[in-house]
Amino acid sequence: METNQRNKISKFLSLILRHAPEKIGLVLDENGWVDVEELITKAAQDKMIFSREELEEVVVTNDKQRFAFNEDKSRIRANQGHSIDVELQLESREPPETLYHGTVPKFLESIRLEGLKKMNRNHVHLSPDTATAEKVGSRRGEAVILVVRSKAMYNDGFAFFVSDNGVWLTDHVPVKYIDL
Ligand code: HQG
Repeated sequence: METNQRNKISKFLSLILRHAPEKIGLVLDENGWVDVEELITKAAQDKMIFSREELEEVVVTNDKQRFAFNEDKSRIRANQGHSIDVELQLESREPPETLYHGTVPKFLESIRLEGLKKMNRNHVHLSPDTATAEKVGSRRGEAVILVVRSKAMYNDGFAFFVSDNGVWLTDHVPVKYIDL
């Protein structure tokens, strides 16, 4: 499959599996999973045509490993990034000393007042390294990288989770843990 086509399917899957399954008449279960056959059928009705093999190719080659199959590959879900309410059943984990958040200058004033908020998603997303945070911030303009003192937060009782694709997730980062 060509890269273009893969990206098109990946974008489509992000929309359907994270934000708007109802757009093609799908319902995610409480943990975010959908039946693969049903996804393929309903996507095709929406003129997004791909085979099971092509879907597997998109999942395997995806640059950020955004999607995962269950064990017998009968179901698929997004690993993180949802705006709809799903319970990913991630285990709480002890974070490293620091994690990073890539953002843009126009949000800094508000972040200084409110800390990092999850906005439309279910968690605040943090990166394990500055290169990744730089990429995340660059989606919106000139990236600014914030350093989050995650171990201190954890020691103060805040819970952290890691998605299956290595994104650190938490509920809210109060200003006092951010090096601005
Ligand atoms: C900002 C992509 C004002 C925050 C990426 C961010 C990531 C505030 C934006 C993943 C704020 C939310 C998530 C506050 C946070 N006031 N602005 N108090 N607190 N913000 O897209 O972290 O390619 O929901 O800095 O690579 O940018 O989709 O979060 O700029 O991993 O797989 O509000 O999405 O992954 O934006 O990105 P987002 P994010 P995918």
